Amino acid sequence: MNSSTPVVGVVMGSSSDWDVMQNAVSVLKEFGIPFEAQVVSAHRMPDEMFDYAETARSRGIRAIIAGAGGAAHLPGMIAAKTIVPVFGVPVPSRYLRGEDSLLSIVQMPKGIPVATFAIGEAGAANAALSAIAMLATTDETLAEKLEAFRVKQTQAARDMTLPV
Ligand code: RP5
Repeated sequence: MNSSTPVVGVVMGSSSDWDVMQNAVSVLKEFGIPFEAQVVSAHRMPDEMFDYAETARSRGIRAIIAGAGGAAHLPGMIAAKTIVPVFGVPVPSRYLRGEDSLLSIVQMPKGIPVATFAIGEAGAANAALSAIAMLATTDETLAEKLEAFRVKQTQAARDMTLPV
Protein backbone atom coordinates (compact mmCIF):
# COMPACT_ATOMS: atom_id res chain seq x y z
CA MET A 1 0.00 0.00 0.00
CA ASN A 2 1.49 3.35 -1.04
CA SER A 3 0.38 6.91 -1.67
CA SER A 4 2.42 9.38 -3.71
CA THR A 5 5.64 10.92 -2.31
CA PRO A 6 5.39 9.46 1.19
CA VAL A 7 6.71 11.45 4.13
CA VAL A 8 5.74 8.92 6.83
CA GLY A 9 6.71 5.27 6.66
CA VAL A 10 4.59 2.70 8.48
CA VAL A 11 6.28 -0.67 8.87
CA MET A 12 5.34 -3.77 10.79
CA GLY A 13 6.81 -7.17 11.43
CA SER A 14 3.94 -9.20 10.02
CA SER A 15 0.62 -8.86 8.26
CA SER A 16 -0.82 -10.08 11.57
CA ASP A 17 0.11 -6.64 12.98
CA TRP A 18 -2.20 -4.88 10.52
CA ASP A 19 -5.31 -4.91 12.74
CA VAL A 20 -3.40 -2.71 15.17
CA MET A 21 -1.25 -0.75 12.73
CA GLN A 22 -4.16 0.23 10.50
CA ASN A 23 -5.06 2.64 13.26
CA ALA A 24 -1.92 4.63 12.46
CA VAL A 25 -2.71 4.55 8.76
CA SER A 26 -6.29 5.73 9.40
CA VAL A 27 -5.01 8.80 11.24
CA LEU A 28 -2.48 9.59 8.52
CA LYS A 29 -5.24 9.33 5.92
CA GLU A 30 -7.55 11.55 7.99
CA PHE A 31 -4.88 14.28 7.98
CA GLY A 32 -3.97 13.77 4.33
CA ILE A 33 -0.39 12.76 5.07
CA PRO A 34 1.36 10.95 2.20
CA PHE A 35 2.51 7.62 3.61
CA GLU A 36 3.76 4.19 2.70
CA ALA A 37 2.89 1.00 4.60
CA GLN A 38 4.54 -2.37 4.32
CA VAL A 39 5.72 -5.50 6.15
CA VAL A 40 9.42 -5.34 7.07
CA SER A 41 10.26 -8.17 9.43
CA ALA A 42 13.39 -7.76 11.57
CA HIS A 43 14.09 -11.46 11.93
CA ARG A 44 12.65 -12.77 8.67
CA MET A 45 13.82 -9.94 6.37
CA PRO A 46 16.89 -8.40 8.05
CA ASP A 47 18.49 -7.28 4.79
CA GLU A 48 15.31 -5.51 3.65
CA MET A 49 14.95 -3.95 7.10
CA PHE A 50 18.42 -2.41 6.87
CA ASP A 51 17.80 -1.27 3.32
CA TYR A 52 14.51 0.33 4.33
CA ALA A 53 16.16 2.23 7.17
CA GLU A 54 19.24 3.24 5.20
CA THR A 55 17.24 4.68 2.28
CA ALA A 56 14.35 6.23 4.24
CA ARG A 57 15.84 9.70 4.68
CA SER A 58 17.01 10.09 1.10
CA ARG A 59 13.56 9.02 -0.11
CA GLY A 60 11.97 11.88 1.87
CA ILE A 61 10.64 9.90 4.82
CA ARG A 62 10.53 12.21 7.87
CA ALA A 63 9.07 9.82 10.44
CA ILE A 64 8.91 6.04 10.70
CA ILE A 65 6.13 4.34 12.65
CA ALA A 66 7.28 0.80 13.40
CA GLY A 67 5.03 -1.80 15.00
CA ALA A 68 6.02 -5.27 16.14
CA GLY A 69 5.05 -7.90 18.67
CA GLY A 70 6.87 -10.30 20.98
CA ALA A 71 10.64 -9.85 20.93
CA ALA A 72 10.03 -6.67 19.00
CA HIS A 73 13.40 -5.74 17.47
CA LEU A 74 12.05 -3.85 14.47
CA PRO A 75 11.75 -0.28 15.82
CA GLY A 76 15.13 -0.35 17.56
CA MET A 77 16.99 -1.90 14.66
CA ILE A 78 15.51 0.57 12.20
CA ALA A 79 16.44 3.41 14.55
CA ALA A 80 19.99 2.05 14.66
CA LYS A 81 20.33 2.52 10.90
CA THR A 82 18.73 5.93 10.36
CA ILE A 83 18.47 9.35 11.98
CA VAL A 84 14.83 9.62 10.87
CA PRO A 85 12.74 9.68 14.09
CA VAL A 86 11.26 6.27 14.90
CA PHE A 87 7.95 5.89 16.71
CA GLY A 88 7.55 2.39 18.14
CA VAL A 89 4.19 0.67 18.56
CA PRO A 90 4.04 -2.44 20.76
CA VAL A 91 1.66 -4.92 19.14
CA PRO A 92 -0.26 -7.22 21.51
CA SER A 93 1.27 -10.69 21.56
CA ARG A 94 -0.50 -14.00 22.03
CA TYR A 95 0.89 -15.14 25.37
CA LEU A 96 2.11 -11.98 27.13
CA ARG A 97 -0.50 -9.60 25.70
CA GLY A 98 2.10 -7.16 24.43
CA GLU A 99 3.98 -6.53 27.66
CA ASP A 100 6.93 -8.27 25.98
CA SER A 101 6.52 -6.02 22.93
CA LEU A 102 6.35 -2.90 25.09
CA LEU A 103 9.42 -3.68 27.15
CA SER A 104 11.52 -4.73 24.18
CA ILE A 105 10.69 -1.50 22.33
CA VAL A 106 10.78 0.98 25.20
CA GLN A 107 14.00 -0.16 26.86
CA MET A 108 16.41 1.12 24.21
CA PRO A 109 19.91 1.69 25.53
CA LYS A 110 21.18 5.27 25.60
CA GLY A 111 22.11 6.72 22.21
CA ILE A 112 19.49 5.25 19.86
CA PRO A 113 16.04 6.55 20.77
CA VAL A 114 12.69 4.99 19.90
CA ALA A 115 9.70 7.06 21.00
CA THR A 116 7.47 4.32 22.40
CA PHE A 117 3.70 4.36 22.56
CA ALA A 118 0.93 2.41 24.30
CA ILE A 119 0.32 -1.23 23.49
CA GLY A 120 -2.17 -1.69 20.67
CA GLU A 121 -4.60 0.52 18.85
CA ALA A 122 -4.20 3.64 20.99
CA GLY A 123 -0.44 3.45 20.56
CA ALA A 124 -0.72 3.13 16.80
CA ALA A 125 -3.10 6.09 16.53
CA ASN A 126 -0.99 8.20 18.90
CA ALA A 127 2.21 7.38 17.02
CA ALA A 128 0.58 8.83 13.91
CA LEU A 129 -0.64 11.88 15.82
CA SER A 130 2.87 12.46 17.15
CA ALA A 131 4.36 12.16 13.67
CA ILE A 132 1.78 14.68 12.50
CA ALA A 133 2.60 17.01 15.39
CA MET A 134 6.26 16.82 14.41
CA LEU A 135 5.48 17.61 10.76
CA ALA A 136 3.18 20.42 11.92
CA THR A 137 6.11 22.27 13.50
CA THR A 138 7.06 23.37 9.98
CA ASP A 139 3.61 23.26 8.32
CA GLU A 140 1.06 25.81 9.52
CA THR A 141 -1.82 24.28 7.53
CA LEU A 142 -1.20 20.94 9.19
CA ALA A 143 -0.93 22.65 12.60
CA GLU A 144 -4.38 24.17 12.05
CA LYS A 145 -5.77 20.72 11.16
CA LEU A 146 -4.31 19.32 14.36
CA GLU A 147 -5.80 22.16 16.41
CA ALA A 148 -9.19 21.50 14.77
CA PHE A 149 -8.89 17.78 15.56
CA ARG A 150 -8.32 18.62 19.23
CA VAL A 151 -11.26 21.04 19.33
CA LYS A 152 -13.54 18.40 17.80
CA GLN A 153 -12.31 15.78 20.26
CA THR A 154 -12.89 18.11 23.20
CA GLN A 155 -16.41 18.87 22.03
CA ALA A 156 -17.14 15.15 21.63
CA ALA A 157 -16.08 14.60 25.24
CA ARG A 158 -18.24 17.53 26.42
CA ASP A 159 -21.20 16.05 24.57
CA MET A 160 -20.85 12.66 26.27
CA THR A 161 -23.82 11.54 28.33
CA LEU A 162 -24.23 8.74 30.85
CA PRO A 163 -27.19 6.33 31.16
CA VAL A 164 -28.19 7.56 34.62
C1 RP5 B 1 6.56 -10.25 15.03
O1 RP5 B 1 6.06 -11.47 15.40
C2 RP5 B 1 5.46 -9.53 14.36
O2 RP5 B 1 5.59 -8.14 14.57
C3 RP5 B 1 4.21 -10.08 14.96
O3 RP5 B 1 3.67 -9.21 15.94
C4 RP5 B 1 4.68 -11.35 15.63
C5 RP5 B 1 3.97 -12.59 15.12
O4 RP5 B 1 4.12 -12.66 13.74
P1 RP5 B 1 3.32 -13.78 12.91
O5 RP5 B 1 3.78 -15.09 13.43
O6 RP5 B 1 1.86 -13.54 13.18
O7 RP5 B 1 3.67 -13.54 11.46
O8 RP5 B 1 7.65 -10.38 14.17
